[in-house]
Amino acid sequence: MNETATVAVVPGDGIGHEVVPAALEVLDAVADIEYVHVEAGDAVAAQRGTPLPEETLEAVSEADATLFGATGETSADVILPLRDAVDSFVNVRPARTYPGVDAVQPETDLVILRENTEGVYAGMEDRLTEDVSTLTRLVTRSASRRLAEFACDYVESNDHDGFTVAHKNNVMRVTDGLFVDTVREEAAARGVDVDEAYMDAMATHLAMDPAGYDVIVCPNLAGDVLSDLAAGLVGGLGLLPSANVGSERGIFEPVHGCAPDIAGEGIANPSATILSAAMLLEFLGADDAARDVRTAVEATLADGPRTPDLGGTATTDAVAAAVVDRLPDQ
Ligand code: GGG
Repeated sequence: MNETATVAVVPGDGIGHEVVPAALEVLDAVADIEYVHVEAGDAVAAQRGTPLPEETLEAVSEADATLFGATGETSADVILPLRDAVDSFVNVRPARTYPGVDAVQPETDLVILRENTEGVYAGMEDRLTEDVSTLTRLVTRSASRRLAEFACDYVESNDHDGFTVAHKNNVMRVTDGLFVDTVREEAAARGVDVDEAYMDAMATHLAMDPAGYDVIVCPNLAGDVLSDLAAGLVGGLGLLPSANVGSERGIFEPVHGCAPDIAGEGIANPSATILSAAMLLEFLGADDAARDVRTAVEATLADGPRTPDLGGTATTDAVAAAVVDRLPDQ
């Protein structure tokens, strides 16, 4: 990070207002960043009649990167346009276990590369009559190829053997047919090994033997669902970060939602958002700072304090402070 980066900060709703400030404390300790604080989500929709005010869209479109919390009922009106605004074609969702954290499947260490612009999340829904509603599933060769190119770059630069593409082309013959054919073609052109799995069968195999997977490439909805499943294997949604990557900008957000059931209690696990901030640092080229943050989060997960979702009694702020304490002196 050569010059001061500009980062838009969008806490969103619910626990977004707790985990994002926690992650900012950590970022402040390791990097010189200029922040633009803006609003989005259910609460702002109630106040201002829109969940995504113009200044928020503008700030995210112009910032080098965005730290995003979570939104609730208005998610489709907020995160989908924001992803479009930064041309984010892939959502990177790593899921791994941590020493000291109970996990259903301790061998889990994988990353999901989720198509981020189309599929059934393209927003093409209609209510035709009282009885009938429809949804158009958009799949393009160009978006599938862009995802596959990213996946090939990712496995090459991170020393993975190849990737597994999840799909359902025996049922969605045309759309997932195009998706898988394009991914296969790109991988073949690049000399990258590809396995294939039907996404429903993959869900079973993931639950029973996650060590069988390393890098998973999948359509939009499948990526959303499979990453929540992976979170369940490693100890919960409080642990999964994500990066919405575009060609020049990115939006970094925990995989979890706004958790209205615990919002306001100050007990949300900030780890997923702090780890998302580490991905943001890496995206901005601050690799050493990103590594220091990850190491400090790992030590805090191992030795505590921990929030109630991980069996502890600590507050969000106490966990963030413990992470900051474990950072090397700057
Ligand atoms: N930080 C994650 C979040 O806000 N999740 C709400 C949600 O449903 N997002 C949909 C998506 O990730 O596509």
